Amino acid sequence: MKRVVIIIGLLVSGCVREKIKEVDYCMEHPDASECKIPEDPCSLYPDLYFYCVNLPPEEFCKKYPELDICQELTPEYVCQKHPEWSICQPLPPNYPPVITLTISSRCGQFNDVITIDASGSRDPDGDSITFSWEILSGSGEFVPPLTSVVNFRFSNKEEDVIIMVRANDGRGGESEKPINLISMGDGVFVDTNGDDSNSGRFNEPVSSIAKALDIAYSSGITEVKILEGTYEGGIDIKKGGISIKGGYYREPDGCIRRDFENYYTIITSPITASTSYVFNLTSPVTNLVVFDGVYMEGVTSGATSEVFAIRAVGAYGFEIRNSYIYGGNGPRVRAVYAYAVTSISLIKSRVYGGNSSTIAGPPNLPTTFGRGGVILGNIQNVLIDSSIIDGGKSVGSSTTTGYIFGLYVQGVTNCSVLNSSIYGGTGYNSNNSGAPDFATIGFATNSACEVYHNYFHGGYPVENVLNASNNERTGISIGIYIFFAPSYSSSITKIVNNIIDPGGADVGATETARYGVYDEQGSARNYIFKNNDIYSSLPYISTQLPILYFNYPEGAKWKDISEVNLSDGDGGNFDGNLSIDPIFDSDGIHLSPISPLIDAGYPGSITEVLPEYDIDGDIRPIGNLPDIGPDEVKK
Ligand SMILES: [Ca+2]
Ligand SMILES: [Ca+2]
Ligand SMILES: [Ca+2]
Ligand SMILES: [Ca+2]
Repeated sequence: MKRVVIIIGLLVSGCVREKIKEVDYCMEHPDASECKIPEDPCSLYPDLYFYCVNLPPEEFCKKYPELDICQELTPEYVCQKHPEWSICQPLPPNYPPVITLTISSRCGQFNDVITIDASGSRDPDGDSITFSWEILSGSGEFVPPLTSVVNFRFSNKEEDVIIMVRANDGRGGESEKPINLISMGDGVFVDTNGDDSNSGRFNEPVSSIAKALDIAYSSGITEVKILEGTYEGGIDIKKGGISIKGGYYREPDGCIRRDFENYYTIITSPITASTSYVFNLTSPVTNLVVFDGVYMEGVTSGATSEVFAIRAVGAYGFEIRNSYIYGGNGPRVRAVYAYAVTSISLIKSRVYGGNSSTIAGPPNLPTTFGRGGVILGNIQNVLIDSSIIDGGKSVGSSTTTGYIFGLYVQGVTNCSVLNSSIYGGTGYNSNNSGAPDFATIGFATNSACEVYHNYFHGGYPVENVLNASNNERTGISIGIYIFFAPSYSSSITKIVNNIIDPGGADVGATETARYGVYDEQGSARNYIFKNNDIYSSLPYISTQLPILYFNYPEGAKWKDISEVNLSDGDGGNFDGNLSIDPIFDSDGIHLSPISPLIDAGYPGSITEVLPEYDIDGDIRPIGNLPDIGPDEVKK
């Protein structure tokens, strides 16, 4: 019996082959002396494990898997012991292909085709390579076939494009390489060193905006793209549906990119004896015209008539975004002016009204109204959003009261003024003998507007101004001036979450009047007036500084903010208003982290839908409630 166990053990353990022979012999000659079982076989054959530990082989190896005899059949063990065997030799290494690219151009405009050539790629092992191509981001299309060389056609979008090429050697070796391209979109390009006999393609730009527009009109191209530099305006726009975009620059390899925050396209109006403007839109413009990322500057001298940076009369309208508009210096300056048009938008832009050398009459005179930043009359839709407007300076001399406005709207059907900082400008009497009253007004309106999250400042009406007896300064400043209240039956003016500074000067003059809100006609019931902060850092003059002035009823002339809130009882349309120092940051627009206006706003409702972003594009509200004013403070 023991012998049988030994035999089984010897058969399993290939390492004791010699002993198997011996046992075979003993099976034949069991009586031979050398075949006698020793008293203790384990002392003679200590590696006869199965016998000596008295376990069947399977059980034994479960228990002692680390022992040589149990490992002998695994490839790792075999190769450790027999590295010279061919089966144990390592496979020769396979290296992935190495991609080499040649690109005919890393940029293109609409319909341009470039060639990307990967045929110079090699596999270190000499394997043959197959290529695959993918547009990882951006638009455009490959022009088949897609082999080691591919043609790519640019779309009409202005964007970065990333293409990925992958090379596969069919043996598991693969490499990939991204290719960054610039899609310059559709457009007629304008460069200061271009030539008006050129095509207007990006590598053949024209030199004048007027020529670029002519090419666009005749070819159906909808964008004019202007590189940094200074260009001549005085341009009559002849068609709508066009975007005029600035802030482009050329890189050393000739490709054109855009960064309107660091590269300026300046367009000036020419010196002319007649009406001067940078751009003029009239009735042939039946679709929207967009100005994006440009600096418009009205004429600085020479004009003897009216001066505008941009003017639209009887046209469909325009949208200005990411732009700076300076009205110029002239007899009657309005930076942005529109009358009898369908749609006007001013978004993320700055406007300075310029310096008017004559003063203007009272506001409700459509053909001559107003000096200042943005002057709009008889318009279907107006949107002012996330912009900074300063009415500029009036430097005339007259005995007539002169009006300067940051923003003036009259006869507007749909009107939104959001997230903006609007300053009434400065009154300045150039000869100081006629003693005019200047009225500087942040926002003047006769229209039912949604006025949410702005900062209105009444301006500074009294620079270099004396009164009739040449002994004291004079003037009126108003944050919001409502010169005809919206009618009871139609829409409601909603003034919510604004900071309103009456403006004015600390001159102690009895003739100086400052108003947060002044309603010429007086109809307090037509307003929703909530959570505004009406505050002046100037001393309170008891006889001259109503917070709100409604001409009718007499009782609606409130000097104290609690009177405003209680005028219609607890709750109601007049509620939550404050009079407290906003504590601005150093830029005078953003709130400091300790401002009491943080989370002090009205949350809005179904009928008062507040903008869900602030002047910086931050989401609103941050925290429990909106902050009052244009800025929502990041926590
Ligand atoms: Ca290979
Ligand atoms: Ca109330
Ligand atoms: Ca907040
Ligand atoms: Ca903010």
